[in-house]
Amino acid sequence: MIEVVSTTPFTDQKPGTSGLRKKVKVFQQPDYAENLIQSVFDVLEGFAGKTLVIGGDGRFLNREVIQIALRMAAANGFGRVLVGQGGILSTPAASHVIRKYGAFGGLVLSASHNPGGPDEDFGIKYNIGNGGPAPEAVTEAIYARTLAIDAYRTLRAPDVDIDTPGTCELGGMTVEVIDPVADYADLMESLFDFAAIRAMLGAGFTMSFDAMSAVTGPYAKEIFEVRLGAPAGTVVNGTPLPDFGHHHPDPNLVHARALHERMMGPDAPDFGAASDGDGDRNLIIGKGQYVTPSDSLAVLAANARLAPGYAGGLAGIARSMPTSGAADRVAEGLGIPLYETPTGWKFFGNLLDAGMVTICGEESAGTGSDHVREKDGVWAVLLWLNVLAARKVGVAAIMADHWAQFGRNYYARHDYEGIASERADALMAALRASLPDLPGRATPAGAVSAADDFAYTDPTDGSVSARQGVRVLFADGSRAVFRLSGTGTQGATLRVYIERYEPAGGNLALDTGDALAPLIAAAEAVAAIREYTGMDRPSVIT
Ligand code: VG1
Ligand code: CO
Repeated sequence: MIEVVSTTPFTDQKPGTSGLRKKVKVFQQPDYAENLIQSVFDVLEGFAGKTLVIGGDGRFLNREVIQIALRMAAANGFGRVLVGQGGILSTPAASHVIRKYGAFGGLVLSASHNPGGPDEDFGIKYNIGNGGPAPEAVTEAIYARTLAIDAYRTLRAPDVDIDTPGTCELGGMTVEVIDPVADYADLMESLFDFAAIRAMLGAGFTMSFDAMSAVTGPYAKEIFEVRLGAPAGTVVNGTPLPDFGHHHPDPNLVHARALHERMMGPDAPDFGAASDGDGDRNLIIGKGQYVTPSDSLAVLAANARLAPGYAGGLAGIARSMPTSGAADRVAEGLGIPLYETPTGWKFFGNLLDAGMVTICGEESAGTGSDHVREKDGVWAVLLWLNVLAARKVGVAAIMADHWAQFGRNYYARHDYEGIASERADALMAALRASLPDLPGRATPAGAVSAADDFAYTDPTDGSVSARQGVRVLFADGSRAVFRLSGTGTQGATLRVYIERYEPAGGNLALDTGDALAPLIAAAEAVAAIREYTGMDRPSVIT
């Protein structure tokens, strides 16, 4: 029986870089999740009788919100819901399921790399029929609706069994509980040379994959250990836990430190990788060789043709603005276009749909291609393995080779976390106000040559996204970029992205910290980070 429940708006349901993320306690307020889900349904048109995909990364509150969403989907007139068994779907797997089954869209329940548990974070994101995150026009309409909502539709019905594969009925809607891994693993097998990777693993190549007790565990076990024959134990932390074992499921050098230490040690396997809470990020470390995500994008683009799924070459490459220009050199070398977009995967969707790009990436450990409309951690690992199997050399040799050919973009991101929002806003406001005076200003890295606030015009539909990050540029192509995070749930995080390009034939083996020291000082000089934040060093460097 359908119930129309009256409600009042919450004023804080503005989606950020990737959906709405809040503390679990916020989501546990009566009507909070309901208001958001109804607002999503209210701005969509024409879904009556159609299919919705629902799945999440298994974090605390996942199962409860799935039951809410199932009842509301039925009461709002969806014809069918595909839900991952146990409520599990990694973000890239959800994207694939939406595409494969021609669904109208999907609800992806995740706060991605943010920690999980009763006192940590939860999130909800809506993906459209192409499998990708809703574009800005849709997320803005959802937000506007949350401010005006006065009722939501639900059912009075018991919970659905989401742990047993099969089909059942809920208020006239069909609920299909699907294997969360099989479709995705099949897709991977269609893109990569599994026989070559299996042969490499059989010939003594060793790897370690840290699933960080997050959603990728079941995918990684099926693909690496079952289908590719890597020994049991290759996947570590392979069981998804509601609180990720108290860890922060962010595959960077801080939170995946154990893997990094192992990879730098004497008994390192040949290849190490990790993924994040919802499976869309990847960390790549070779034996004794860390690969920055920006470099990984460039190397994968340069070598993609070695994988069967990309043997025809790439149409183009896209990267988010703060991502290093390493991929630009590869695009230039391949004679294909390079697009620079704002931060967040939602900006790649139109370019992928239009066939203008094949591979996309972000400095935040996100890489992906036109196989889905999300970034994809396991995909990136498999493409690396395919390249290693084809080239028969190690990660360090591939990097040395790449830099010798294209030059090296020394790169680091400095995050200042937990800043009071007013202070972070004041820093950005002052920086924006200083833009006209910055060109010509002397800094420890030389004179500023140009400075702006990045704005993006989508080449497919002309939509404009302004104020996407302040860029301070230097004559030699070095730069510092400043923006505030749009995924946090507490205070503000300032991200400072620092990059220096060293051409082929130059100093390609510097320590990154040394290479970037003058630029780091220049970033401090132009933005007065210490003064505004009271912090004399970043909380995280990646
Ligand atoms: C961060 C990253 C961005 C990424 C986003 C979602 O956003 O910088 O590149 O797309 O997270 O990734 P922000 O606004 O905090 O800088 V995930 O894996 O958290 O969905
Ligand atoms: Co993620």
